[in-house]
Amino acid sequence: MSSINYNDKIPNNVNLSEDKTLQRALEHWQPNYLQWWNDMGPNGSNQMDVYLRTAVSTTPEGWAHFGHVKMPDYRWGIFLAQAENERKINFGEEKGRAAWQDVPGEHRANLRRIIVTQGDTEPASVEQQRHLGLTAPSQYDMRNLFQINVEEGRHLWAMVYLLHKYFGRDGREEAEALLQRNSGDQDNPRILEAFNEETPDWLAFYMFTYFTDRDGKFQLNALAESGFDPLSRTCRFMLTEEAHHMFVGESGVSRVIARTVEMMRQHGVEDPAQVRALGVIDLQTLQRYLNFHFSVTVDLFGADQSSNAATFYSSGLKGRYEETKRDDDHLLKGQHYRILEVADGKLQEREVPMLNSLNEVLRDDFIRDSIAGIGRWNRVIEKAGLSFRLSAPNKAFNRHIGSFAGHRISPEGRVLSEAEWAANERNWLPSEEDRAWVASLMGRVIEPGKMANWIAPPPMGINKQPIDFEYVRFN
Ligand code: BYC
Repeated sequence: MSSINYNDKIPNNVNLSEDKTLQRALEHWQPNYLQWWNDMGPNGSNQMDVYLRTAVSTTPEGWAHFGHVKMPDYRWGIFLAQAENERKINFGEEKGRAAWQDVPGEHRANLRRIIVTQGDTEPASVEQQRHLGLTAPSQYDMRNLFQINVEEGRHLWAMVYLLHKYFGRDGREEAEALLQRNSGDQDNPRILEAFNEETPDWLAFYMFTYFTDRDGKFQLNALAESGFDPLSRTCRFMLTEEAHHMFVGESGVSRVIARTVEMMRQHGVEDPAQVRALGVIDLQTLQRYLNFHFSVTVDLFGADQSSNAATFYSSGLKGRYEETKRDDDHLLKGQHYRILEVADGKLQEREVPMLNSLNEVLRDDFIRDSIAGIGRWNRVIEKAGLSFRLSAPNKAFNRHIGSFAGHRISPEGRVLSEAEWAANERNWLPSEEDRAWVASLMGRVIEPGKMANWIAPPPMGINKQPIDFEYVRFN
């Protein structure tokens, strides 16, 4: 099962040729997908040869092949991680039973909803990023953007495979709808809010891939625990690809910081206006972008109290992050969790039933992981001898989903009046002027090895290639 057959029209390791009906259905969807890629994928990129990795195996050793390809010719395929022998359902009411190889009738609607929600984010992110190739700060970065885009496209294939194979006509209709909703579309938007926001510039792109792709990591890990084995195996392989996306975000922000502090030291300036005059992004603007992307992503985990989350867990559909490594009964009945809420005009903790709080549990795991990377960014600033530090805002800050929606909370976690919020919003979130400033720095740099002025070079290239390798041939 581990090797991938590239002779098929749709590369796969699921023996697609043995299921003619499914194969035909997917081959029917394929041209619609390619049309979507053409219409909504990376702008003006169809003629470029891009140094991309393509999955050739699903075992950890040497799973990918690197080579120059035109993106419309990329071999998007269907790859599941190796089956685990006699895998069991590891949590919820059916804990201990054999994992499902088919969809249990009673869980059909919920599973479909989870798969559609996951699937919807993948093409959404490609749509959000489609114009960024036009302003890439280097060939290296342009290649990384396109790598992420083709893999998000493959993740859409992963969910569409599940819909077609296990959900019959409903699944096929959902697969069509995944190509019809569009990020930011007034009439037919993407499902989750963060995927209707714009990713207007490269700082936003790095923040998105750091924070929002990390939501992907946590959600996919939770789904990799699913009792529905095909979903688990699909998500396990998607996670192999996801790691690079978060790397692009973390190292991208880190390189922006490195260039800024280098210029600050060289010129002995700290005032944001003076820093901007050097053509680099001031740390205060970085903090505001961080606040925005952190808060929008934190919303993606859903409401803090959710009966859906409890149902997904109890019925074995969606586990916790690292469910099987946790040392408890994996049923969670009668257990409690401390959530944060606004009471008596301030943020206070309250103990609530754990099962209804599983969105919050996953959100808190995500926050811990996010903060660790912010610490690594701060070390770059610290090494330059500067006292400024980046920080994650309070999780109640700028929320639109859950119990904090409708409250105004400062990044430090103080409950504010509308007037206090209005007076400070531009210190906390990117203003129009911040965005215009960052946009003014964006301009495509295409000479191999050259970087835009506002970003430091990466420490090393992709797949052991030098930094000045020709990652993109423009033809
Ligand atoms: N925006 O009971 P609740 C990735 C809705 S990222 C808009 O809390 P639930 C990637 C909700 O639908 C990972 N609406 O909901 C990253 C519900 O609506 P209804 C994506 C929202 O179901 C970068 C209502 O509010 N994967 O892979 O417990 C690039 C009540 O909410 C939002 C997944 O998310 C929102 N943010 O939790 C590419 C995994 N949040 O039914 C890719 C699958 C909630 O009342 N999804 N609502 O009309 C899920 O597990 C769940 O759907 C959620 C929501 C955790 C998202």
